[in-house]
Amino acid sequence: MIKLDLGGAWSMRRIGDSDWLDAAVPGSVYADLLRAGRMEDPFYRDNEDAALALCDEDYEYIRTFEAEPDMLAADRLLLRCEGLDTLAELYLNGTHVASTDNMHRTYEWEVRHLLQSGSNELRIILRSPTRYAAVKHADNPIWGADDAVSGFNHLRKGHSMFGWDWGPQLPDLGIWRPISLAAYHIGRLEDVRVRQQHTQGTVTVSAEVAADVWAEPGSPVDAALTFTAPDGTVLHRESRRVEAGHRTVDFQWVVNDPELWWPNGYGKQPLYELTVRLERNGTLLDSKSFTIGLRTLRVKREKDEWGEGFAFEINGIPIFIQGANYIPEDNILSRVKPQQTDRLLRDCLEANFNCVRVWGGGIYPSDDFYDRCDRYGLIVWQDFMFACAFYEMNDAFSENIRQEAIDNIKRLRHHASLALWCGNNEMEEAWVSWDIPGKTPKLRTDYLKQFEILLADVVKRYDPDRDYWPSSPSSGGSFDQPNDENRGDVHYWEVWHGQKPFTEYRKHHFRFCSEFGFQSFPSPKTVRTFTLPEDRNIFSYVMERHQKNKAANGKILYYLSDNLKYPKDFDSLLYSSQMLQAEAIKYGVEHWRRNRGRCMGSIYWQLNDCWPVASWSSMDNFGRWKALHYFAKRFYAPVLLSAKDEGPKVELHLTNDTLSPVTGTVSWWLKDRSGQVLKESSLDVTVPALQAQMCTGLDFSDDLKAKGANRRLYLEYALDIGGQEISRATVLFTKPKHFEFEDPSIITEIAEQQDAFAITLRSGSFAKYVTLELTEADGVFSDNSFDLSAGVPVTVLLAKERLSAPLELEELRRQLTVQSLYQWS
Ligand code: BMA
Repeated sequence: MIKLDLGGAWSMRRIGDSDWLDAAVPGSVYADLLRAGRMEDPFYRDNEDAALALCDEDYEYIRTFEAEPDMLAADRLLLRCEGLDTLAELYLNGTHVASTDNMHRTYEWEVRHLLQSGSNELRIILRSPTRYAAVKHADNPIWGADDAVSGFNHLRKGHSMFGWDWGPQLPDLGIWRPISLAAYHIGRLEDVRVRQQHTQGTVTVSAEVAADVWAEPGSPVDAALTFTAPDGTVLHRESRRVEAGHRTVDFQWVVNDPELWWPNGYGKQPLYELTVRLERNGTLLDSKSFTIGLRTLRVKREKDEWGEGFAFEINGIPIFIQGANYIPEDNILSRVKPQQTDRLLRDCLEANFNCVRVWGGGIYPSDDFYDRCDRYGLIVWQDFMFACAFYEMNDAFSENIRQEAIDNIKRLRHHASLALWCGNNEMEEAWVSWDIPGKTPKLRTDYLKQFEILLADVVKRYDPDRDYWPSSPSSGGSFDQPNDENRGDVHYWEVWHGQKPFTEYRKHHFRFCSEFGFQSFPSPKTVRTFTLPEDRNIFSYVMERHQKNKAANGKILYYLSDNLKYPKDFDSLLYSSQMLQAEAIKYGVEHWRRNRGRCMGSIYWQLNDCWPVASWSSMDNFGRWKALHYFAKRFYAPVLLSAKDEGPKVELHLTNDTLSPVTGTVSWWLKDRSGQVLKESSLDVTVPALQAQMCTGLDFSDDLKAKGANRRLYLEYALDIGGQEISRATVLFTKPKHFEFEDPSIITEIAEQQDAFAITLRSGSFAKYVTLELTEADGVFSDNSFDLSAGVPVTVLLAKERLSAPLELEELRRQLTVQSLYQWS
């Protein structure tokens, strides 16, 4: 196979304009217009409006390329488009090749007859997605999420590109993924399906190789397979004849003493390599390679005393899933570079995630995303790209989404990290309990056809070893109480959307919570990137343009009034919102982890942002960690000591999500603000592998009797394993707003080490949410937004490689700020 990459320099223009602009492919209209200085930054202030208007236009992309003689001599020549966003018309040398309407598909067309020697011209017209949506919507106004441009659900384009309750309405268009010409002689590998069967001590691996051979008789073609161990040793090599025609050749071999693939926290991620070469007389015709992780991974659903469990079982071991929901990383999709995604996924690892859910309102990520998840041990819950909308199942739509599912299943099914295909986001729940217009019997039947028949069948046929789950949340389908707390997965939004207090989480024992969340503002540094000084008030026009959930600012202020003092200024309000968010999610997660076994998963909403905005994310669009991400690092720690408090009564629990028993010392101190210890104790505890257990129950009723004592005393608790402090945290006996904090006068000392700066903090009085920040550079600290007791110094590391730019010690001193709750009011 000879491949000609057609990416690179193209020209583009708005249809109707006379001048051509330089374009980059893969890319997009916004990316090209920005580079040419023809549009303003769409994320700045309210530039979104002008940028949205640009999507009402049609655009044209053009490039020429030389056809080399070996291309012209090929028997088959395919134009391969891995992502056309979305309404594209393709012309090669003036002849119409095809028109497309699905950005999620990979298209291939035979163009041998259109190629000419010498110069060739490829022209792609991209039609306006917003005009299309408007026309379709006027004709057939089926319901879709209110924050998006109406009619978005008529088009197979990432829904949230049209706006969401955290996303701008910027439905950019473009040739967003690679485009190439592939020339074949004699034959072609069409597909390879790898399966694995595990028994004690061995894995039987099979590969079903589909090839198309159009060779003349007498020219034998072989499929040659090589399977290599993680250390590079060849474990299996086999060659088999492929007869002419569309053929499937089956290979099967046994791997003894397999090195199993594990999610983060449970073991290593060894990856085997499989290569299939299609050859004739030793000459390579085509090849495909895959990295394979050997593991079993299923969702175990068994009836039990509470209902029906929902637990991911890997290599026979049920694990507690911990992670967050992933949304597209930028509204201008092609701007996202592999390094950015890598950073994001490594930030997940650093916060002790073992899972990400790819939410159904965005896009199917690139191969690179899953390669990294394989390497890092991040299990992927994969939604099909349908969310919060009705879809009408006519023949064309059914065929379109069937092909979309097949394309993506074939592309991704070999990944060890891929755990589950899920039909959609929240549509079963919407049918059962949302008050939305236009619920007709026809659309209800269409829902079942789409998600419980069509997509279920495609998964069964193309990826039979992987689970299919009809919707998130669901109890298994058929509109049977999809959000049932005792079966399947749950989206729980009573805290936040329902404005219930954080304590409400503890009333529920979900089997698996795949969405729950709480909003916050991004950091002041991020807000400054899209505002002018006069915008810096959360109710200003510009700030409200960067808050897409209409009721959210009110909610943040409501929870603020319940928990914290009124902030003294704008920046303090931003920080305070992040502490509320972090505290809320911690409340839920620690409760579910204390109930490990009954509950087996926590995937909070949401991991990341696609532009600078107030949202539920734990990292903003610059990758800056909000307090929640630091909290996640602590509440997702493999061994967690957590407190269940109720007034003066506190239980301490240890959750052990490792594969070995844990023995440690749990200590606690009842302290006053100045650090004086009124009471203390410690106990040795052993918790078996994969279990949670209560260590001790404490009652401080007598100690808190004196008037105001609950506003001055607090409990500190810590876990020590093998002489090393694993965690330290506090419980207040009143809301933080009523605690009588004193000026902590934190003293900071910085020592430079070879690879890091060690920042030691000492407080004169109990300080809550101690937050380190750099004024200009960005940095990720080993810990942040934690509580600091008087007389208990804490050393935080700032690894040099986690700095956005190298800093000298003196410069770091100048840029480092240390604040806490006391300073924010
Ligand atoms: C869930 C998600 C998203 C939404 C989020 C916050 O419903 O599935 O659709 O952005 O809540 O409201």
